[in-house]
Amino acid sequence: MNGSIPRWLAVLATTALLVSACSASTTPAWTFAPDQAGAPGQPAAAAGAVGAPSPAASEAPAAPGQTVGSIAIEAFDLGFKPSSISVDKPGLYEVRFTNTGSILHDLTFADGTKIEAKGGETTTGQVNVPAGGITFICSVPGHAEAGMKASITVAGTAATGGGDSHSGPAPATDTQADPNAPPYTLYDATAPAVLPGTTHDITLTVEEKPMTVAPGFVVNVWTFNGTVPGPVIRVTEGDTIRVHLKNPATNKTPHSIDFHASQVAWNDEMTSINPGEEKLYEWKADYAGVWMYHCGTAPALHHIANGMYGMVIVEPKGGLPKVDREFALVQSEWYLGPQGQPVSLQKASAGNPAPDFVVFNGVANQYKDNPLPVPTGGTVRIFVLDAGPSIDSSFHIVGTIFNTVIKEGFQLTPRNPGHYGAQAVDLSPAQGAIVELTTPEDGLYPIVTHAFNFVGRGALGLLKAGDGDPKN
Ligand SMILES: [Cu+2]
Repeated sequence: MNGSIPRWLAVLATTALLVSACSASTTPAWTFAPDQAGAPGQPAAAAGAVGAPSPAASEAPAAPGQTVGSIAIEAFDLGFKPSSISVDKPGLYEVRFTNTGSILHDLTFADGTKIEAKGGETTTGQVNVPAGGITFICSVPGHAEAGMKASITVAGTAATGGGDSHSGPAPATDTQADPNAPPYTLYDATAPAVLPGTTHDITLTVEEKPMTVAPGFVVNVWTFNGTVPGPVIRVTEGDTIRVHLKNPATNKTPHSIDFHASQVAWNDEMTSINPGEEKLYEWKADYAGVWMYHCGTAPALHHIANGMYGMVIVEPKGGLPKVDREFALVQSEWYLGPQGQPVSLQKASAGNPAPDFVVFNGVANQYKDNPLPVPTGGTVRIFVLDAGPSIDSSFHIVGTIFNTVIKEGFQLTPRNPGHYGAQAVDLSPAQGAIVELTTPEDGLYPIVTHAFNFVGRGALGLLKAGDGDPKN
């Protein structure tokens, strides 16, 4: 047997959860059916086996009854550690399952094998790992969708089947996760230092290239200098910025750039250039703030949705007060087209847009997987921009209060007469803000948009204060 999860089932389950009126769903349980190759469209025939309490029902023909190794898996609320496991060879494995969470979790493998543990318990069982690897979830309703999905791969092969624990819920899309997609590249959220001097020559080269925007999902993005978002440009009020925009001949599309921090004629600096051309866009930073830049070539919606945006920080003369950590976070949406293609303009154009992913700095959940370290009790400044193209942000960091908000020219400062604070900053597309906060104790502080339907679609990160553990 192979461990492949029928993709139709994973997609169907997700779709049915997200769209409760989905009439196509005849599947009785949101767990992976035992593998039955070529059986899409049938209800999970052996659903009873999926729910069977027996922990060790392996039928491995290669090595009946004899284990070839052991695997340790930890469940917490709500995820698995590690989220991907590699073993040297296929065969029957002893599984030691530790639940360090507070509620019941299980390991439900794609072949129906199920191992349960209550909160704080450790149990054992066995699972047959086929040559193609095997995926598993927690079958407690809602847990897989919350991130309790993972896989065991056999060295030298890719995991089969739907997604992993990094991506949260699979997108409500007809685009399916590609198990062979390359891993994403972490975008450094550290805000860069202000550029020295008063005149800055900056080259922005448009690169059209594939990018993994969430585990298993590749978009042929259009970028400034190869990243989504493009580079953060940080200058001081009064500086002159000379941007040399280059569109290499190897590209297929005209592009342009529009700096919201500039005051220039649209039909002068912002005109499009063809592949093989370049132009100079010179502007002066007249006003301080957090500003958007983006490609404005028609249809601008497509060029922004496909990755052509970035942040400009203009500091006031004299600079900002020193803080312990500074980050730059750009919220944006992905509307997936077919794998490896540019995003779907049709989906992005919908009057009531439903993005597949909403992300910080281009990649779904990347700072959930790689928390941003901050010193406990220290001061943290975040430059935040909503690049859209179409969805608002209600930027919030769980467990903190913003004592400073500078949003679109309006300021809340720590010494205001009423001692007011802020819990969330509302940013429409193309709006930016500076927020400041402190993390009072060691622990994790989730970064979200408080439009919570999008948190499960990738708009989730973590600040990690100290060692991240409030108990020691
Ligand atoms: Cu463009």
